[in-house]
Amino acid sequence: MDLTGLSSKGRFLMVLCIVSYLYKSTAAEGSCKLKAKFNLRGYKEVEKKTVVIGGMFPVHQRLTDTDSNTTIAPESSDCEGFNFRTFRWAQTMLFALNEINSRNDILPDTELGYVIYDSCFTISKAVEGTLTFLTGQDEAVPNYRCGDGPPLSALVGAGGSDLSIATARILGLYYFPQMSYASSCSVLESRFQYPTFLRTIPSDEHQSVAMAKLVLHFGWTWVGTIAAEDDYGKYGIKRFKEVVEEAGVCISFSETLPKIRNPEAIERIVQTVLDSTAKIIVVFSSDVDLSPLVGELLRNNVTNRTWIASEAWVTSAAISRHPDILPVLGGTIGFAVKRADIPGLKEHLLSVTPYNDTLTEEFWGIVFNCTMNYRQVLSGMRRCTGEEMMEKLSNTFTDVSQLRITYNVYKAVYAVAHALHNLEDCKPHSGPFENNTCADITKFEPWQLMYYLKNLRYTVPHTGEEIYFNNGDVDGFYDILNWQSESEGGITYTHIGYYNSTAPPEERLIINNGSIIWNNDILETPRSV
Ligand code: TCR
Repeated sequence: MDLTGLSSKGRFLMVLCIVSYLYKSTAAEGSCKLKAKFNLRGYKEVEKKTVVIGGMFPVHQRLTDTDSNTTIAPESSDCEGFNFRTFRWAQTMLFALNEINSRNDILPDTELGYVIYDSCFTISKAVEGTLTFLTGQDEAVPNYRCGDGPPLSALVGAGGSDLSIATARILGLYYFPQMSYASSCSVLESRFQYPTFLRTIPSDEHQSVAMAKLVLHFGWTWVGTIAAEDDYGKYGIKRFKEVVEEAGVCISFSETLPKIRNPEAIERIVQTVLDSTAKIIVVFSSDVDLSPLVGELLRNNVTNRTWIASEAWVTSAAISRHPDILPVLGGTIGFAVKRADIPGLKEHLLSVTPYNDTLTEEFWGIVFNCTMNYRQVLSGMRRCTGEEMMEKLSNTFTDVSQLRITYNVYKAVYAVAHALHNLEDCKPHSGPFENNTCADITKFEPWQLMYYLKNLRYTVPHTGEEIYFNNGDVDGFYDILNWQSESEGGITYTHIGYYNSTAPPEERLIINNGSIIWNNDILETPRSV
């Protein structure tokens, strides 16, 4: 199957399948049944059962502007703004699947396939991808799923909470499981609204409370807030405010970061920050939405503030690797989800080639400043040789020092695989379903897999972390990081404490005050006004 030849419509609505990735063959022959002709355990030509896992990642940052012209038939929009961090997440799903497929102890007789969609940080794309996934009606994968194709298991995704809220509504209708790695919004806790939603990231209920406790811990009484204009920002900051206001803290300003480019709004926010006497500013936003504000803060040289970061930007290279960031954001304190080292991931990331699929092709063009597209070569762009040196690269994609959401992706894929394993491993006549029956891995129903996900308990490889879902959610655990200066003028994320939602109330927030370096390299705790 030639993924590089997709129409522009199918291009970003990326559909990949592991069968083409690992065994570039059968789908192109036009047969409905997917047969794995090769397996990583070395038994060649052994036919295996295949189960497909869906993935959704916000690899591009936005839709390309299209004119709202109604004289021609509308087309699904293209996306732009390739994001190296989220592309690493997508590659981590492939890495985890390869790892699982090569193991003999998880799903020994079943091969995991995949379809991955780019949600482009946009609700419409996420919904479009979900419908394509469920119906299999994508022109980009002809003959892939014809009625009796391999069963679909779960969707790993979709990225931000606003996207997952939309996809979870659709999937919930069919009782189809969704395993999210980044959607932390507290509204997704509701099993009444989102019956089949589970996640490997803690609910922001914990983070908002933890942030509030942090403010109280330092005795601050006056804070400003800035939130992204999405469910993540709005609900995160709302809960934070409730808790601090209850304790008598005053909110000196509350600003909202625009979702679409709006330089005037950004300038107004900077003015508010400058005019306010509040020196502590809490920001609940993703790095993508926060970036324009950071640019403007740098331009205005806004120093002497202490910024409190939510998980989505605390270890973002897009923000912390800005040149001259230190005077403005040095001293930032924020919350981060668990970090892990994933052996082999770096090698996997370095092994991508421009020939894998359209996303790796685009990635290659961006990092090596070349193109694989014949037409662009004719118009003067440098042609990629495919021999460019990946090993020499050091960028956000290959940086494995802060695997946090990446680790959540890894855990999410393993969760689905373990649930499938348990489903397959069911002993006849002692199954959990009616009359003690089992589900059949070759044609199970989504609700049957849901049963196994709900009751899952598994240990993550390499880290030994034990995972189970409590009504779809995991415990609230965060590292607390402080942005300190590094010798070369950059930023290091220094670990200064943690928050553990399962500890007794007075032991939940642990901070080592002495290890903090505040804005301007000051050692004593700043006052809030
Ligand atoms: N929850 C956010 C999205 C998000 C994110 C990130 C996006 C989180 N962490 C890191 C980009 C990078 C946490 C949400 O919308 O729920």
